[in-house]
Formats: sequence, C-alpha cells, structure tokens
Amino acid sequence: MHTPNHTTVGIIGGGPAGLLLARLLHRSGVECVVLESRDRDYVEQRQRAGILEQSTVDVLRSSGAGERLDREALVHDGIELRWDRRSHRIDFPSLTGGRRVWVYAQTEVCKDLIALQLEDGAPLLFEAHVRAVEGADTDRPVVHYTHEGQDRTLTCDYVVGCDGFHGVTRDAVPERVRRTYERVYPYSWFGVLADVPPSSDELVYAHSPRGFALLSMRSPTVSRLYLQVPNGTDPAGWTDERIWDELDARFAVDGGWTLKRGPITSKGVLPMRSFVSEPMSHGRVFLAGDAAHIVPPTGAKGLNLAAADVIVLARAFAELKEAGSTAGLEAYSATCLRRVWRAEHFSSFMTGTLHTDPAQGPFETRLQISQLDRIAASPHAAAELAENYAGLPIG
Ligand code: RFL
Ligand code: PHB
Repeated sequence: MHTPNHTTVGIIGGGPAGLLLARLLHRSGVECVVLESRDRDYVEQRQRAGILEQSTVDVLRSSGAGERLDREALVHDGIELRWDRRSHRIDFPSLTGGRRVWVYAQTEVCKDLIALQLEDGAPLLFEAHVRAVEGADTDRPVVHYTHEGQDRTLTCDYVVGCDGFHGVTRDAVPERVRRTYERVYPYSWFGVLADVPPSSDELVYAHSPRGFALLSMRSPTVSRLYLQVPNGTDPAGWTDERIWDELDARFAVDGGWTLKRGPITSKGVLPMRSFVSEPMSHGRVFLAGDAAHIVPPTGAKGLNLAAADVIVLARAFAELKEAGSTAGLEAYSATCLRRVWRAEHFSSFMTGTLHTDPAQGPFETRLQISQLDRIAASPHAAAELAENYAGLPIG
C-alpha cells in the first residue's frame, strides 16, 4: 500500500475509537490515515466489550456499518440484578422512554469497520507502531512511526490519539497542563467464554457474599461470564469445574434457576481501573476513547464512551471543513468530559455496589444491600440506573 507522508487527520490506533472516527471522517470527505501497531487478526480477536448503547448503534448504522449488526445483534430491554438470593429486573424501555441496548461484541464491531475501511475507506496501516507525536503546539504536528522495519514520519494538520490506555499520544499533552484522576480497584475480573447457550435471556449482575459475578453472552450459543477475583489471580489455578462451581454459588437465587455448563474456550484476568486525563486536547492533538479515560467494566460504558468521543470529534472536523469554524474543536474537551465524568460516576457506582472490597466489613455490605433494595423498591432509583446503563443521548 502507498504510504502517504501528509494527511489532514492522523489517527493513532485502530481500535473501535480510531476505526469509527476514520469511517465518520471518510463519510464527511475529511482525509485521514490510521496507524495501528498490531496486526489485523489481533485487533479482530481481542475479547472485550459486549454491550452497545442506542447512540452507538445509531452511529454504526448511519455510517454504513450496521448491516450485520441488524442481522445478528441481540436486542435487550433490561438486565437482572441478584443479591441476597433475590432478583430484580430493570426494564429499560419503560424507565427511559424507550431506550434499549444491543449485545454485539467489540470484536464484531471492529471486523465490520475494518472490512468497510479496506473496501473503500482511508488508508489503514497494520503493524505501524507509533513511537511519538510531536508539535502539538504547532500547525503541523508530526507522527513518528515504524512500519515494515522502517522509521517513517507522517505530518498532519491534526492528530487524534485513539491508542488506548497504554498509547503514546497522551504524552503529547505537556505535563504542565495535564491533570490525571485515577482509582485502581483491589480486585480484578476473571472472564471466560463458554460454548453453551446463555442461562438467561438477559445479562445478570450478581452481588454475593463470595463476590461479584456477571452472566453475559456473545450469541445464542456462546456465554460470556465474569467472576470477581483477587488482583494477581492466575487463571491456570482455576479448572473448568472450579469456575462453574463458583459461578453457581454466586448466582444462587431462591425459586430455582440452573446455570448451564459447557466447555470453556478462553480464560483471562483483567485488572480494573478508573482514570481520566484532562484536558482531552492540546493544540492540534486530540485524545479519544481509552487514551483519555478508563472505566471499570461493570457499567458497560468503555466502548460507548469511545464512540461518543469520536462522534463529537467527527462533527467538529465536518464543521471545520464545511464552515471553516474551529468552534467544535475548541469545545471538544469540555463537551466530552461532561459525559465522561457521568460515566465515571456510574461505572464506579455499579462497581462499588456490586463487588466485595477485601477491606469491607459487615456495615459496608449492609449499605450495598440497602442500595440494591432501594433500586428494587423505587421506580426513581431504578430509572436512575436504567438511564445511565442504556445511555444518555449525545448532546
Ligand atoms: P482500544 O480498544 O484499546 O484500542 C487502542 C488501539 O490502539 C493501538 N495502539 C497503537 N497503535 C499504534 N501505535 C501505538 N503506539 C499504539 N498503542 C496502542 C492498540 O493496538 C489498539 O488497537 O481503545 P479504544 O479504541 O479507545 O476503545 C476502547 C474500548 O476498547 C474499551 O473502552 C472497552 O473494551 C471497555 N469495555 C467495555 N466497554 C463497553 O462499552 N461495554 C462493555 O460491555 C465493555 N466490556 C470492556 C469490557 C473492557 C474490557 N477489558 C478487557 C478492559 C470488558 C472487558 C473485559
Ligand atoms: C461483556 O459481555 O463482555 C460485558 C457485558 C457487560 C459488562 C461488561 C462486559 O458490564
């Protein structure tokens, strides 16, 4: 592939944020190049998010990436909460004026966006590792990267860092203006994929004396399950039988319910973090998605926040092209941070309400139970959860 040495928008990272941004810019006629350090297979197979909000689905559809999603995604109108051997269903449409969520894995979103981009989109280079972004304060920021064993540069009018939490673009925002906010949780999620139909039609979030558990799914025949485990847990110490026994114990509910067991095809442990880096732009460099913020996965917000960022940014670039106005770009950081902090609060609330902190005593556990009882008893409390989970409209 011809590798350009100048572009309007240089996009670092070909995860969901970078790929969706490239799609939206391409649709508005704004030139861009995507540099992704991994190979295509890796990006398409990386197991991560599973839940899409209405506004994420809307943008995928309007950008032409909704065809397979509309055929294969599972539409969910609610989630189930379990605690104290009881359960309560949160109904999204009735509590939110008709909003719902879609179960469609991040792997599938990436596959759809990559296929479209390679068919008719802007250049997308795999195995192009960005080493540094320089000149955020100038009108020609430069991206230094390595591709096919050669050191190259890409000069840009603007650079967008969609390179995730471990990316390099955040370093282009000078220390003197950067503020970071962070919380690392004293537990991790042990996630497994299993070749067995999901044991429930909807996701089940369970609080239990043994710790949190989540039942999710990838398709009518594949289940995705998570267990709270101590940080540093080695998956090798967990046989399939031990995993199923532990899940069984944590999902236990009065009135009978059976967890279907099947062969486990993948296991992985992920640490949990809340993180925000402000501002989300400096000069001509912008940050989007996990490059700027991380949420713990209990609220299913990470991928949706990444999509919301790039929707705002793509609009701002379209406004620049059509009207010559930089107002949208200047407002980008403040606009996104309002939604980011709402999602940080909600994700932290869901995490704190459903997990067992190793340092927590019986008093804190009673507070969690009281909070869950309140959600079951009050449509107002339930609506607060439902609105946040199903996603607020993008302003
Ligand atoms: P990504 O997906 O990390 O992509 C960043 C890309 O940048 C590349 N990169 C570089 N490329 C070039 N040069 C460099 N120097 C580079 N450094 C990095 C990387 O290879 C990668 O391809 O960030 P992005 O696009 O911002 O997307 C964010 C989402 O991936 C993330 O927020 C979600 O997966 C979070 N999340 C969930 N979000 C939801 O909305 N709903 C969920 O149900 C949900 N479940 C989850 C999750 C995250 C999880 N993990 C593993 C953290 C479940 C899990 C288990
Ligand atoms: C998932 O299916 O991977 C998933 C679903 C909901 C969450 C987190 C992860 O809150």
